[in-house]
Amino acid sequence: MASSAPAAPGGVPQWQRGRVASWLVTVDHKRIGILYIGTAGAFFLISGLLALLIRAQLAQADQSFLTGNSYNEAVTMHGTGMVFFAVVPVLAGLGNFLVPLMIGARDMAFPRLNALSYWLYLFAGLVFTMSFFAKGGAANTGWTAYPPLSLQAGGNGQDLWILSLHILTFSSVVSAINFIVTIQNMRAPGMTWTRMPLFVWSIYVYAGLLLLVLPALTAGLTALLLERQFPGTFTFFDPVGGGSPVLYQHVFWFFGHPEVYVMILPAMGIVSEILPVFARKPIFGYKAIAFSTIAIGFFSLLVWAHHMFTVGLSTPLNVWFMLVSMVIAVPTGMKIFNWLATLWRGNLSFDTPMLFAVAFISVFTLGGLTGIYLAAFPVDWQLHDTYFVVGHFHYVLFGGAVFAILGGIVYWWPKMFGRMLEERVTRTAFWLIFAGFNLTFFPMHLAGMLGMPRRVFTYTDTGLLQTYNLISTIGSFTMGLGVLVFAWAILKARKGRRAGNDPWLADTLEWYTASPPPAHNFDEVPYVTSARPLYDLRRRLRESGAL
Ligand code: CU1
Repeated sequence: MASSAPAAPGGVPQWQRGRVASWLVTVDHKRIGILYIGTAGAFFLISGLLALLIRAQLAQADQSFLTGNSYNEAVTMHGTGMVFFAVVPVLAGLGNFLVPLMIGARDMAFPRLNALSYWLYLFAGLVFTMSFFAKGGAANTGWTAYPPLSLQAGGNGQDLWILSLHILTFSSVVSAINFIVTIQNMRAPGMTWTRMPLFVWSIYVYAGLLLLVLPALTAGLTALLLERQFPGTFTFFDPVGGGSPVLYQHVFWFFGHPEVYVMILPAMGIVSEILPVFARKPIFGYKAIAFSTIAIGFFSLLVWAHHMFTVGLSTPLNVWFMLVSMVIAVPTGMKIFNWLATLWRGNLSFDTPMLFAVAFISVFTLGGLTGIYLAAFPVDWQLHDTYFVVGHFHYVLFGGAVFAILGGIVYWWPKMFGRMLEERVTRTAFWLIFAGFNLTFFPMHLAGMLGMPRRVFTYTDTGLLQTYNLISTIGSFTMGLGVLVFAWAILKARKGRRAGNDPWLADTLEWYTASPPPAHNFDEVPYVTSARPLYDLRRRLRESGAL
């Protein structure tokens, strides 16, 4: 611990000095967190750009802006880039920066492993990006890479895609272990489990889920790679040689469904931090929210085959996966009601983080509701692999995860860099993204109900299909504009207003120290007596007449 980062610049060895070098060799969780967030931001922009290409191709019926194959590459790289290289890593970055500060620790439990997990992630990202330039083109079989298609299609890009996810898995396992050990062992004196910030709870479950399900992904990908490279010698999935493509789907979704909660639980954690601060109230139902995080994590391990209602599972299995999927709505609903109760009669102020948090609740709830529709297998039989599904999961993952992340970045930016983002600019970004988001993804539900299949690069206009698609495309470019405005706010941040330790009058420990925090985080950590240590501190000062 003591050797994790040099305390004084004078004691830093020559090779660690200098602006770039000090970042390359850093083991400081705050810098690693910022590296994660920056890299994930770059992948968010690249993957977003691919989405705009997809929308440009679909703007009109019978269009040939992209060829079928380049469309497939764009879809695959967009989905994989967003899930694996943007959303999950940005959460790892926020977790890295925030968890030690929120629990009053000096750093993560294993600072060097922490650096390793970042550099592995970056390396995986580079291998993934190389897929674009590979012989035979980028990976083109969707983010799920179902065999037998993924055994036949795609050139070297598909193999690089598999390899990059292998490397990324190492990175994630290492970082998950680090989070779990840190949270279990390094909390400030007095910080019992039920005094931990809810974001820390969500990162704890996030890490636990990753640890449980990533091995399944690794196994599936390894089998896929072997069968691609040595067809005939290995037959796991190819039905021609006696393999089972459905086996791959089981393995993939045993990982893939919990992966959704890996993305959404920390987003819920962010929202649970933001709402009480901007409602000037304690969070309603702290224990219920913490418990429901565990419950959602647990149930998410039992529902994977709701992605497979059309492969011909037996009816008892279909019924089981339908019912358990619906059960997840219960702890999710608990969170939503507790958030609403937190807002109820609060002294609300709609700064940008709050706008994103409130938008999260409304939009995520819509995504959750269509999820209940899709969990009913007779409904899924009608809507499977249509744009209804695409609309549904973007409501959950963009309107859910990404909204919360953007809100969290505005909220914690002053802690990271000591400057406020300009409210007027981030607010403009919010409204563009919010409007663009709904314009893009709401009509997809309608297109899906008209029967438009996903992952098909062109369509013929029947009924309102072209209208819906054109609205989606206009919405997506509006969202793109909003993201640019958000980026503009970040570019301008150096000149922003200086933030004090606690610009939002928040209640959790990260706001106790300076902004940005010193290398050692805290000069001293107060004894924690509740889930709102800073509120307690302010109250004590007020009672003693010092404030
Ligand atoms: Cu799922």
